[in-house]
Amino acid sequence: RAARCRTIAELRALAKRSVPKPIFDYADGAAWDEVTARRNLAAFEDVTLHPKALTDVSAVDLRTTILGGEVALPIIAAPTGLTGLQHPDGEVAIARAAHRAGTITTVSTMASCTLEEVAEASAGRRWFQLYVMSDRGLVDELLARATDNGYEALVLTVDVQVAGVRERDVRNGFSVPPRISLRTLAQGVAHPRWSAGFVANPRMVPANLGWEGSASATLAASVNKAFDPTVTWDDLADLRSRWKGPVIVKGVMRADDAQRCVEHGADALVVSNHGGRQLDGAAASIEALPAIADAVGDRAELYLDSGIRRGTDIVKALALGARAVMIGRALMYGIGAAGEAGARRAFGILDAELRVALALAGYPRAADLGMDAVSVR
Ligand code: HOC
Repeated sequence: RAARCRTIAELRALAKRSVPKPIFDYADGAAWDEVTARRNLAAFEDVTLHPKALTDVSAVDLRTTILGGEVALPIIAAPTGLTGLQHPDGEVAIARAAHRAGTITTVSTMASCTLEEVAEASAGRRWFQLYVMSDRGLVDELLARATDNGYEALVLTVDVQVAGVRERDVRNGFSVPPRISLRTLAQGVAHPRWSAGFVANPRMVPANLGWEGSASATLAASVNKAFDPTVTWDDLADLRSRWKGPVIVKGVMRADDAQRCVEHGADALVVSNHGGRQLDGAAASIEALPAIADAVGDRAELYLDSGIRRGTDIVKALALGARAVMIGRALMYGIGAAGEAGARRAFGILDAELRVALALAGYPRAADLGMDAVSVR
């Protein structure tokens, strides 16, 4: 079924039909009025391309290097929480699809699969995304497990100081572990394929945090209980000194913060507003990128997430200074639509669109894109 989807929008539509509404809404939804989520998409329309004429584009090359290692395309799987609710293979399926596409996967602190399961299932490059918990013993344990299981980089997310208010989740009574009610049972009956997967392998809670057996609560309440809202630059300095591999800070939206991250030894930054899922009203990530690229120069690699739905979005992000993009929702839609096959389809769609977009833009090598390729309205 996923093979018939020609665009990420079609994968989204298939996911919407395939999984219960609260599960789809968790992935698709965003904070408050979802203004920033919409802006993440719309702002790409304000970046226009200036195609270069009379260039040989017979061989398009998507390869680039990320933190010193080559990837086949400038797309990285973003960390996504509770992915196993969309499909029980969750992060394992995303890791396999990313490896097959020739790129890196990022496993979230809130992942449905354990760090060990993902490492066993895929030999591809993998990063570990950390939320700093009040229980620092748990943080130490997660870091040790990530190191032991070959996670090469630490991605510290800094935009979930407290839980964003996602009103679709509130209205749907979305909770962790899911509360079984007449309404959810009816949703299950209406989605028999999803239900069969869920019954066979119920991925009810984040798998790495010891939440099994805990009482059902809203995701926001659980996050506000577990995450540490006192995290500051001192914590970044501390993590930098303790993590031996590269450190990536995710959720940077300001040039001054970007500079400070570099001064604290960050190797890379993800320009991100968490897909509009945290502070509604925040600028679009693509709007924040140029000033950050200007401030950071070549002192750190930049990646961008939030709003990537088309190959042309990737061209624009690379031209404005990103070395690669991260995709979250595109993969969640793929997983919801068809598990690993859907995640592969998401990579396949963006790979194919990116090749055509680069050829038409007159840049056969993705890594050659620069500011001259675009203007920002
Ligand atoms: C409500 C806060 O990244 C997501 C994940 C998990 C983050 C914490 C949820 O849902 O955006």
